[in-house]
Amino acid sequence: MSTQKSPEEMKSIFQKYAAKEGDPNQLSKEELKLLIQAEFPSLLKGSSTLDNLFAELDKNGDGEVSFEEFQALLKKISQ
Ligand SMILES: [Ca+2]
Ligand SMILES: [Ca+2]
Repeated sequence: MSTQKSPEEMKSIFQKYAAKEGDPNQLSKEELKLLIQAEFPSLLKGSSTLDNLFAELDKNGDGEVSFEEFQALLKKISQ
């Protein structure tokens, strides 16, 4: 079974979780955790932890993941 989602689905997933607290256009680490656990739990298997994943996605290091930064997750999923 493929975990691939359409760009529209990914956008709506991002917005749903990003709106939970703080900036509605940015994912905090807590929001990312909820998103990953609910939608992509397979990403946290093996050596990949939420901390690693968050650090990897937060390219500009501001402690939040924007939708642009979130795109990198799509590449990971489609690999
Ligand atoms: Ca947020
Ligand atoms: Ca960021």
